[in-house]
Amino acid sequence: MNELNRYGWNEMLNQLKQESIHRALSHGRVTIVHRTCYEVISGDGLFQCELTGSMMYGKSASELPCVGDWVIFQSFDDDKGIIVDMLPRQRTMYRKKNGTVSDKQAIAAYVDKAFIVQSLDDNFNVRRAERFIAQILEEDIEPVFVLNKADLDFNRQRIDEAIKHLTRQIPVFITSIRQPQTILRLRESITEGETVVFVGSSGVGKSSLVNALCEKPMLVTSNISQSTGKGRHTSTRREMILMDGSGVLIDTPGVREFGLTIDNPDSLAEMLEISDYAEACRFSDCKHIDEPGCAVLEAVDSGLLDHKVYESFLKLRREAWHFSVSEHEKRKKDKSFSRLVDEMKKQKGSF
Ligand SMILES: Nc1nc2c(ncn2[C@@H]2O[C@H](COP(=O)(O)OP(=O)(O)OP(=O)(O)O)[C@@H](O)[C@H]2O)c(=O)[nH]1
Ligand SMILES: [Mg+2]
Ligand SMILES: [Zn+2]
Repeated sequence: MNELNRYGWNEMLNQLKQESIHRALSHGRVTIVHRTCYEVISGDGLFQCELTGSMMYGKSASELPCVGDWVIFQSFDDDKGIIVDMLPRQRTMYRKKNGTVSDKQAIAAYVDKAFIVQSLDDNFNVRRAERFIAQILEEDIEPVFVLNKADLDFNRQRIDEAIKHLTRQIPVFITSIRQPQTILRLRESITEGETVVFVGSSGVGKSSLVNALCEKPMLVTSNISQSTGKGRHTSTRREMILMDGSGVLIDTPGVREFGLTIDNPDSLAEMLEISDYAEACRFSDCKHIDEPGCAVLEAVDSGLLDHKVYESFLKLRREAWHFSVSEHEKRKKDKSFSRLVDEMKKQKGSF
């Protein structure tokens, strides 16, 4: 098999490349992004690339290539290149930048599955998992919940109870890097050419899992075995690794906060099983807050729907709406600004 196919290159991507005016040049996939340097794996090996000026200034920060993106580049000196174009993004994982209202950051592109990793200690938090899932579903990426450090003492019954609504919707794996059969099961869930991104708090064992899946130390891991989510972050960059035999793994640094950048909470309602009940609401545009004949509220009252899951839904939906309004306003502002620039250019021209 061609090396690049193992990284996910396929006929569909080749078709997309043919639409670029730069289709005669080389293509490859971004494996690591340094400040201004992009490591790109291609059929001819690894290239250290930079962006052309028009790529750099013609795009907003979240549109610049990120790990996983497929790019077209002009090579020189055997292992250097200039990125001149990128294929249209698909299945990209975004997050809202810390402290901003609507600025988003691209974490990884062309992702098939996202492993949401938590450890079976204080880090375990099903509400946080739902937040990740909401974001991931919106991008057509398949969410997978990985509960790591199963060798630690934990209350299996309490965990099963807390995640039972998720278990019905998405795959859940209980793993430990000290229990090889759990790693084997996780590996079997990844198929050739598939791209998996690992997300979750610092210290939960994302890099350790990548190493265990590859059966060799590819990434640096912490030597403190507790996941505090507060301490020093061990991984400092997003990095793509080819797993022997199959699969492309993208490790990411731990994130404490994961702001939503979605504007449509429909898939969230489905995942949290709200939509199952909503079908029976009296009003088709029911918001399930205080409307008469709301079947969702009835399900909460009767205990059919866990009130914590319902509250989590309301909270995430509010956040999604908030993001969508801010995005809309930002776009409006950007538009009126570019109109102003156009006006000024015209006026200048008339002098
Ligand atoms: N007991 C136990 N410890 C584990 C397991 N997996 C990872 N660890 C330990 O947890 C600590 C943190 O692991 P890392 O892999 O560095 O965590 P990370 O999620 O990559 O953290 P950041 O890079 O900071 O985001 C290390 O000391 C690992 O040895 C596990 O299954 N069981
Ligand atoms: Mg790490
Ligand atoms: Zn309702």
